[in-house]
Amino acid sequence: MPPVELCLVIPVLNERDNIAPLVACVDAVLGGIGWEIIFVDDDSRDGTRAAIAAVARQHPNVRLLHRIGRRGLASAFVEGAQASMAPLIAAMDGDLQHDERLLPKMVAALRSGQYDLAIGSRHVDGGGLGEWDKTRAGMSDFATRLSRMVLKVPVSDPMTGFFMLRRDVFDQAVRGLSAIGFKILLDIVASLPTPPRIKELPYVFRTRVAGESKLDAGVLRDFALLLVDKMIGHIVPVTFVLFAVVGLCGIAAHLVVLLVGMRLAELPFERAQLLATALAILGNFALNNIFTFGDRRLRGWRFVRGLITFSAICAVGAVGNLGVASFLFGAQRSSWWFAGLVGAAMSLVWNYAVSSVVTWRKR
Ligand SMILES: Nc1nc2c(ncn2[C@@H]2O[C@H](COP(=O)(O)OP(=O)(O)O)[C@@H](O)[C@H]2O)c(=O)[nH]1
Ligand SMILES: [Mg+2]
Repeated sequence: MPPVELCLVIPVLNERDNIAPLVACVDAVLGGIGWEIIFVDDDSRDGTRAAIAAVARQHPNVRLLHRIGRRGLASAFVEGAQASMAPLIAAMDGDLQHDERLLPKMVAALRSGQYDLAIGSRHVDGGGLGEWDKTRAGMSDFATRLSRMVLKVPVSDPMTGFFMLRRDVFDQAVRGLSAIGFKILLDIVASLPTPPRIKELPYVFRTRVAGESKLDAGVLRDFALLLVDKMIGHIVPVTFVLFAVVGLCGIAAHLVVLLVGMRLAELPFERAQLLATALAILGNFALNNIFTFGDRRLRGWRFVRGLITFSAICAVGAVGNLGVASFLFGAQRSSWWFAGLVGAAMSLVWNYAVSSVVTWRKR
């Protein structure tokens, strides 16, 4: 066997029936090139790992990385690439939608020394989205435009999950990666210190035959998080930004409830304020549970327990807020708005820091 020159990292989730055909396709086109495949499986329940084990009996260069309690293509690619030493690394889907005939062309482009990165593009002449419907194509197009905000070089298809790069290029990007969600190529290009030289090769996205797409609302959320992290992640964590935005919405909702409580329900101020506070805490908790910490979402009994710890944390935050604000306003003679703002900012940081490790701790 020739030494391994190319490692294909293939993230899979419930792709049992695609494994054997995919390995056969790759094997057929990569004659003469030393290759290995690392399947990164996020705990599929359909027998995908058994299918991988079966092909690995014929192909010892097929390996498996089994992750539990994890999701996301970006981190799957990074961990797969790090488990290999091959000088060339490629990312490819495990559902036969990526045209494997591009692989030898990608290898040739990188071997020539003229390129750092070769991508399979659906948006250059000869490429295409295949049978994607209008909605999905429109969404992808919109995402491509948005992604230009964080890219310093023009890339025709930054959303593609089909590309190849040299290991030294990967190593230059790896410490800056957000590794959030599904768009790892965008993440890599945006994390490189210098713009890479990119070879774009056209291909047409094939129609899925077996298994089903895992695209859902979580993918969109993660894409937004990736963009925000690429723009400001070096200053503050992206979850803090979300937490603060949710907090601002909470204040707005609080004022509305207060108004409605006093004007329509004719409650005395204290009662309306109490009601508004309780609803704001509940609302903040629910929104943070979905958006900010959606990757660790609490359900059922854990939801109730989380609401209790979150309320307690916010209560402590409010006491601290009051203490700091009164100190600034009274002893320091600061203006009311400065004292108020510092108090609020303090409780925001406290609520975020403590609830992210207590209420939504990583399991
Ligand atoms: N390891 C891993 N693989 C995933 C995950 N989500 C999707 N995949 C795999 O990533 C590839 C592309 O996903 P797919 O759902 O087909 O995306 P689509 O082609 O954009 O609809 C397939 O091989 C999936 O099995 C995940 O969370 N973890
Ligand atoms: Mg697919």
